[in-house]
Amino acid sequence: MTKPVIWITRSLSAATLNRARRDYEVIWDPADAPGSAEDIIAMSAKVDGIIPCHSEHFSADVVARLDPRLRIVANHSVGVDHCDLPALRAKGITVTNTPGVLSDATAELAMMLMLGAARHAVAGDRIMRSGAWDFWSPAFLVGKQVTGARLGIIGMGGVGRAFARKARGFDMEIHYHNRSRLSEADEAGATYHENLDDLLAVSDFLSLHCPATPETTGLMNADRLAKLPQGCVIVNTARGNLIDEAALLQAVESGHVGAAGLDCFVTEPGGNPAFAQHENIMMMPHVGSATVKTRDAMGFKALDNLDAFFRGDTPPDKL
Ligand code: 8YV
Repeated sequence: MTKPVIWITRSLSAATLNRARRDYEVIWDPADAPGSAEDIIAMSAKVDGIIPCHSEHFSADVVARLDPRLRIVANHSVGVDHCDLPALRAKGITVTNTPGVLSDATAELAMMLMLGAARHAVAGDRIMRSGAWDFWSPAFLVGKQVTGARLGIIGMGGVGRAFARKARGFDMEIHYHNRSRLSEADEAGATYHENLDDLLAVSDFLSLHCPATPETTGLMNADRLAKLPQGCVIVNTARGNLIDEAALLQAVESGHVGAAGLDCFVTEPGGNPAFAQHENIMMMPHVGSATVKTRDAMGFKALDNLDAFFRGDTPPDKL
């Protein structure tokens, strides 16, 4: 029996590539460059399935030009804002993602960014590394304590809930806003705010964990940032376009926002060079899910979805 042909667009984990090669005829380029619109369109005539990352954009224009041979897009990501889902569905192409398996890794990075932003990790590291540590005072690098503070979480899906679990270990008081209220068991004592503005008002720390959709684009704009308590620390490991970056910059410069920890930016790769002027903005290059364990789990989940599809079953993570 001939194996289905799949295109793996980026350098997935070795275990993922090995399993994929065992079960499929795999097209993969170790150059690891993001697939352009033209690459995606050309490849769609040669493959039955694609495992893309968020770096490959299936816009309506691209989808309109896809070859009918392509039948499944099995994303290696939980976020699918790089895919025009209605356009793909209209074309009869199955789309899947990788929920759940990256929640802990992303929540760990959010915790690192929250603590690092709150405790001047960027300035401290720079001072030590540059040999500039020639002074100490009780007034030196005084930060904001998380223990006992109020944490606001926007988006209580898998990552938001994993972050809340970890934050409870720091004795934080958890508040959240979500499209719908969680069950009592999932809330685990967290306070639900149906109205986002009510959540913002009590968020000494704020972490974003909602998907990027037309409704959430620019969610944290100047008006909403103004509703946060003075000195709030903002963390974003979800998607860059949830925050109006110019408004955040202004809020950091005025001191209204005390610090920020960012893994996601409007422009990726690249980020926002204006943020680099501020050591109270700690930044990482979109690596929330980048642990060995999670990369394997994401790759295997994408392959589980492909396997189900080519067996004739409904993939477990069909969107
Ligand atoms: C990934 C992500 O790094 O899953 C997502 O939505 O943004 C990240 O976990 C990326 O998409 C890898 O494919």
